[in-house]
Amino acid sequence: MSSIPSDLLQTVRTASSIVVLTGAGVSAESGIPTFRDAMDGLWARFNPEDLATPEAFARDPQLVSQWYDERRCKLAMCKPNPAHLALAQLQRWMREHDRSMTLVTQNIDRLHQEAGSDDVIELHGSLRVWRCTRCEKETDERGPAFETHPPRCSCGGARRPSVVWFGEALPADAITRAQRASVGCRLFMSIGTSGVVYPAAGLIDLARTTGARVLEVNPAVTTASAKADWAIHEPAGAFLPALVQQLMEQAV
Ligand code: BV8
Ligand code: ZN
Repeated sequence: MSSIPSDLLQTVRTASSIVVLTGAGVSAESGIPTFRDAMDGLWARFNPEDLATPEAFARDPQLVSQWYDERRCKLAMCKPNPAHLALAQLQRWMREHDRSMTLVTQNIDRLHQEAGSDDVIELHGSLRVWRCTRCEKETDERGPAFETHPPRCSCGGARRPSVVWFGEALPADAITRAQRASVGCRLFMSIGTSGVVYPAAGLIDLARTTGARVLEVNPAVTTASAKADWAIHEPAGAFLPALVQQLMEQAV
């Protein structure tokens, strides 16, 4: 069982507002390869950042559509892990104590929502939603692998995953809400992210420069580690449940 620093526990117990930013690491224990580990088998010869671009889709829509559809189908067999469940429990606890917790994710797997978190800010979209490149119609895709790549819309347009590719703007409302919540929050938690992708990676600086204390949970050392008041190098699925359990035990 992870040991929780007492001053961290006290900060979580008293913070009026908490912002949590998650990355692919929070879903690693659900069996989803992290973004930068995602390339195995057929995809081992590709760099994910080269495939996750509008240029790659324009150049080879079949290849990019296959990569995303394969990830979508693998996702269908994955479930939330204890890290997701702990964050959903923390969100409920904060709400019960009239405090705000904003959950911001870079992930496109919707496992936070499946774990019971709500009002999740999805900075990079969702792998399950596909959008027509001609009429913009969006559909939630939970079925088996598409038969054709890219799948076609009834209007004849090619459909793409409704995710944010490199070089594409994030949904304005999502990044604005995340930035507003980060300014002035009392505690910023960076969970399972390498902190290399902007503008998501800039949220920690927004929080710190306006007085937040910072918790990082990541087995690896990242750019956030030096910015953290508590840099916990453990898996999120171990540390977060322990933190929430001790919070509940000590709750007044
Ligand atoms: C933008 C969706 C401007 C797709 C993703 C040149 C041109 C244009 C832009 C740029 C440019 N140069 C730089 C930029 C900015 C660029 C950027 O930041 N590039 C980086 C690489 C330098 N950003 C953008 O392009 C963004 N858009 O700037 O637009 C603009 C404005 C107006 C108008 C037009 C344009 C868009 C960025 C979004 C890209 N899309 N995903 C897909 O998923 O296929 S980002 C991608 O990286 C993933 O979504 C992922 O979420 C994200 C961040 O990665 P992480 O989540 O951190 O995952 P990673 O694998 O890196 O790390 C996992 C971590 O978990 C590790 O540290 C590991 O140790 C840890 N871990 C492992 N196990 C565990 C664990 N932690 C805890 N517990 C465990 N058990
Ligand atoms: Zn269409």
